[in-house]
Amino acid sequence: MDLDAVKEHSALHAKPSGLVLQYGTAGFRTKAEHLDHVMFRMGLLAVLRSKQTKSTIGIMVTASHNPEEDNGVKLVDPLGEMLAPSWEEHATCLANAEEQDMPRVLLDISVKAAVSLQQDAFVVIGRDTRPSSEKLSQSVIDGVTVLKGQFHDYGLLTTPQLHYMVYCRNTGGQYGKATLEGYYEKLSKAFMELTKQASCSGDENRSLKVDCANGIGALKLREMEHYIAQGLSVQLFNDGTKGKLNHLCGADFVKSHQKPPHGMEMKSNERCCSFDGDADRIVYYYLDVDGHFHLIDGDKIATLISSFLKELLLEIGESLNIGVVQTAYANGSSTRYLEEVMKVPVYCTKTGVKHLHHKAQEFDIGVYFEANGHGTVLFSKAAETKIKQLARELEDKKRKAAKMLENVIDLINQTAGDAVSDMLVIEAVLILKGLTVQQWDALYRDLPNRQLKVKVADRQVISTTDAERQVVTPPGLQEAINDLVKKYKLSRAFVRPSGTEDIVRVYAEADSQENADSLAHAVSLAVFQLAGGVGEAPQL
Ligand code: G16
Repeated sequence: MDLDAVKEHSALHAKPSGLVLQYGTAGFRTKAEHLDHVMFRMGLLAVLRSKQTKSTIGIMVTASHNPEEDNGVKLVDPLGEMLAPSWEEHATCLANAEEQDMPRVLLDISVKAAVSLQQDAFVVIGRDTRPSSEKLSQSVIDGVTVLKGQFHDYGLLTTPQLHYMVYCRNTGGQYGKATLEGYYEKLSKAFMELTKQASCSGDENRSLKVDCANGIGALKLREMEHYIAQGLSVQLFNDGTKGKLNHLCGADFVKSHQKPPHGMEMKSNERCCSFDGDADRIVYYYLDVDGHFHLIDGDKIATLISSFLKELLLEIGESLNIGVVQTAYANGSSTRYLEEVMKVPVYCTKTGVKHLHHKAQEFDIGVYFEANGHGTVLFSKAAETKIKQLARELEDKKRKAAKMLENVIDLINQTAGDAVSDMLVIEAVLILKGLTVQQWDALYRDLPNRQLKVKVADRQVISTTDAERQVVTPPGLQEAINDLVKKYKLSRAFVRPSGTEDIVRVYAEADSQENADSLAHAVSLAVFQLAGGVGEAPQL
């Protein structure tokens, strides 16, 4: 490792002294102007990780749902999954090392992680459409090249597309071709095969309105449009031609404000959906005939998909085990429905798809979705092999069910939550089950809920346990939440520091919207008072 070259190039990407950042829920995220050194250093780290795993590693430059001024970076591990936790620690150490210490820290990591420095390294890079992303991805490339890593810059990609590319490359093309065309062909072929199985073709001109959050999803869906045109016509809104990224639109806006995005023309009973800024999340919604807005979030997506998979398994007579993984944000009604009506085991993990993904790997078929619409389905290798074998051996209806499962395996992006792939799975399931968006929505009724943000001086003063459902510090906060929750029926509330924004998140649900709002507000005030709130106290 040429540490002199590292030192020399690092000076061109100097770290602002005193700046401390952490590899959070989805990598590093902050204002774009503070990230140049982090990008360079993540380029270095990706080379080490690639040498250590003898595999291609991915780097995505994006801040996903955050405002346009922010940016971020995350590393993608060999199987297309999130970076291993021990390497998150290395990433944090490297990003925070003061300029003069950085080469030593880099060397320490390579010793600690037993990196064989002679090994070749290959890194693939993708970026979203933020104005800052192109320059920042150039800094990543500087980091990779100074350590003599090879790289391929895919340029503009959705985050899940980059995860897909990494996995394809590391499986020698078995998972698919590591090109955009390969991705579009794989998904569209599975979608068309799957929907061909519908007993009645249903709505000939099936169409869907998609709010693309003024982000990369619009570009990529446009590229894909003609591959799926025979099965689905998509009408794009907030396609980036005028509005600002994630501003008053996108999945995060729709989910947290529980209202339609700006810039979308909705007629009653039309199926609509929103992607987030890097197209790894999706939520659905519609207006009823009285003009009321109905949100169909990640919990209902998980319910729809898992019930479909369960029915297919029943049809083929296989007892593969299905588990659903959620977080504390999952609506209480969804958990109850899954456990009590569908009889599917449900597990709760900390926020962050990396945690859900990990848990979902324990099942033959693991369905995981965060309420915010971030999720996917994982099939174990054994389950995949079994399903493929049954699709060849079984006959008639059973064979058809096994074939459909096989198509779902190809249609779902198993490396990460993927708005495009999830959208196609959902559309296919609706067609195959002959369900309207209203019927899907009516599976169960969400408990009224509210999410708020509180600004505090240092959000790390809040620590939690029990999959973030209980506060440990600061003292007195959990007791205050318990006392408030007791005042409302069917209520629940929790708080946790965000891992992507400099705020504390508050969640509350109760028997009525008024009560959920009032409880969320009261809990926000408790956070403000006991955890060092800054600025104006939260208003109702
Ligand atoms: C990221 C993570 C999600 C997480 C979300 C919010 O989403 O990938 O798993 O739910 O941040 O996290 P937090 O509450 O810690 O800020 P995205 O879509 O921004 O990548």
